[in-house]
Amino acid sequence: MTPQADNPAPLRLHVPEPEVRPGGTPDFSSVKIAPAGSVRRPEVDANPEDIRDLAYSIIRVLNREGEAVGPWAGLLSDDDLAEGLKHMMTLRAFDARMLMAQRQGKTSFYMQHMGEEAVSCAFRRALLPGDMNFPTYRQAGLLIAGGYPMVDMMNQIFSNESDPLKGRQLPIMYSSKEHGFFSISGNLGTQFVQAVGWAMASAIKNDTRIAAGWIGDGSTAESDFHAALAFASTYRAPVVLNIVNNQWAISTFQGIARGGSGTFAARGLGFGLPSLRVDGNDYLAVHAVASWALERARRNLGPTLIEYVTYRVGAHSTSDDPSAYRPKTESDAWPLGDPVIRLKNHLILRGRWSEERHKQAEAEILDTVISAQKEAERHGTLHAGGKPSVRDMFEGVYAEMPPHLRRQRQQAGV
Ligand SMILES: Cc1ncc(C[n+]2csc(CCOP(=O)(O)OP(=O)(O)O)c2C)c(N)n1
Ligand SMILES: [Mg+2]
Repeated sequence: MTPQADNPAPLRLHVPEPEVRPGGTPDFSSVKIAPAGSVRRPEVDANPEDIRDLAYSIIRVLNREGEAVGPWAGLLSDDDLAEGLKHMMTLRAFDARMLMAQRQGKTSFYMQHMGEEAVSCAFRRALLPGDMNFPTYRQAGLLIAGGYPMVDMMNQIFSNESDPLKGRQLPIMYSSKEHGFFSISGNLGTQFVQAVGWAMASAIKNDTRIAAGWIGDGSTAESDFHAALAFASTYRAPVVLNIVNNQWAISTFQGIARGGSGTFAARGLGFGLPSLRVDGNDYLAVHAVASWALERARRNLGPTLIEYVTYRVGAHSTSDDPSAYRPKTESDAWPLGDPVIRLKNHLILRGRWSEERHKQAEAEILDTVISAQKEAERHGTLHAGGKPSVRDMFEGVYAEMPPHLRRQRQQAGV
């Protein structure tokens, strides 16, 4: 006989909901933010068991007054920081121009970084030549801060005759081995398994180069995320695993993918990984935590999981309209501020920058972006000018072209 309660309760699921929807008043009071400078900086060879608390706090350097405080401060010179500020401003100007170009029909699609500029720009500063990133579509700062030519990025965005990838990728899915930027895969989550595999191969070859994997908050729900952590943890692969928690995965809020784990960083604890949470809008904090994790990987101390707490100010992509699912003023209420303004204020406080210098830099940067755009447009845009040749489609994929592709190329007459 099957045992049965007299009044069985109907089963139900818990479906997390964001605190506020369109029309409501944005409320981030539930986001717990540690004061700048208050989180300790453990030794790089710390035992992961002893630093589990770092997965639940937020490492911050810049305080509300614009001062750099606490044990994670002091790694970068004022000149380094001024350069970092220019990288973030360049990424922002690049985004604004490319967004406009999409509206003008010069490209089919664009994805911007507004609010998240510090994450990829500051991380790039901590890498060494030869290290390899496995990025998503929201880390173009790795290229901008690494000196990759903007005109090459634009040629790809415009799908023109000088597109370095010859029309074989989506507009913003860049690839540059020389710049440590692995071809972006549209299949989310793959970056984590690939980064761990690449890092393991580097160690197997007794190489010294390390890998960095990138994933968004929403994509951590993919199986690949967990498989990557298992391999990284078991073999102590020389890899830094980055989760960019920008609060949204298109229209799905971060609470869905995070589930009951409290924070995304806490996911790493079950795998025995050192797991750090950092203010993603604080250039200094991002750079300091990235340097800590990269040193750990380089010294064969194993992988680190980092959660960058940030906010996606813009739409997910040019195909998205966030007003359908979140209050329009939500980004203004984001308690960690704007990464560009925060670094600008810090440099002003240190006497290395000023409002006038900032305006001047903005104008210079815009000029540089516009002249790169003019140059790219000379090679064509989506519906005008030169295109990659059809023949290119068949090349650069196989060392030896399989017979069926050779036949197709003959049929196409190229
Ligand atoms: C495996 C897979 N599933 C779904 C998609 C469709 N998709 C593209 S972007 C996106 C949201 C990702 O959000 P998140 O990981 O938080 O990154 P963000 O866009 O916020 O940077 C989804 C679901 C995809 N590209 N790949
Ligand atoms: Mg996201």
